Amino acid sequence: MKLYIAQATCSLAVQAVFNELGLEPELIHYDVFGKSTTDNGSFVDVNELGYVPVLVLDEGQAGARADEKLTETIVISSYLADQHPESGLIPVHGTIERVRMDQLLTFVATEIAQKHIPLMRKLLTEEGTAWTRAKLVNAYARLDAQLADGRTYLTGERFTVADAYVWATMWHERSGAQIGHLQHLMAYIARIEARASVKKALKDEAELVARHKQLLAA
Ligand SMILES: N[C@@H](CCC(=O)N[C@@H](CS)C(=O)NCC(=O)O)C(=O)O
Repeated sequence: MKLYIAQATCSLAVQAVFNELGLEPELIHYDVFGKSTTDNGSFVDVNELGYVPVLVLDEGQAGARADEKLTETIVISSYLADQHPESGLIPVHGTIERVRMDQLLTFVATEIAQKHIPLMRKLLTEEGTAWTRAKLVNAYARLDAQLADGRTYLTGERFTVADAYVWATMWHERSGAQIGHLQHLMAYIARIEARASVKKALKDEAELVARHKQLLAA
């Protein structure tokens, strides 16, 4: 499998999930601003919508067509975790635990990840900035409240795809959302950062970004 990633983005969630599973996809870095990739390809041909993560499946994998690509952080992470139910990274389909997990993943995608982006890119009016930051603070406060009973991860004692996604989209410093007072959330993020899968995701990403810079300079 090939995984297209970009620096400090939601693709880190998918990298962490791969690492939790002990799987090593070929990583390709996409420079979101310069538009180049480490494989010298045209990223628009990979995803015409121009965003990561994109997972290129192996032919025949889960019945995939040749060169079949998956997009959407939730879909890719859930697909990988579903292939390995023994990992405990996601509850099985058809259970209330899975419905809650899908609810949580959708919440992270829509109320957190996508709320950060226009703030980080400074695309909003003053009023829009204040409104969106307040939405983010509320969303994070809800996660903080969920963690207040002392649980290790968002849904209990097991690390899941939702934890990987929340960690990968902790962009509050770049978007100016003031959430430092949410102590349960901050302690939880520190627990996630201590995981080997997460450390490896950051290391692999940093190495690939450095290689990309070298390629561009050559
Ligand atoms: N709907 C997609 C959105 C992914 C997304 O927003 N990707 C960002 C990084 S987190 C990106 O690649 N942005 C580049 C761009 O839009 O130019 C998902 O949930 O995975």
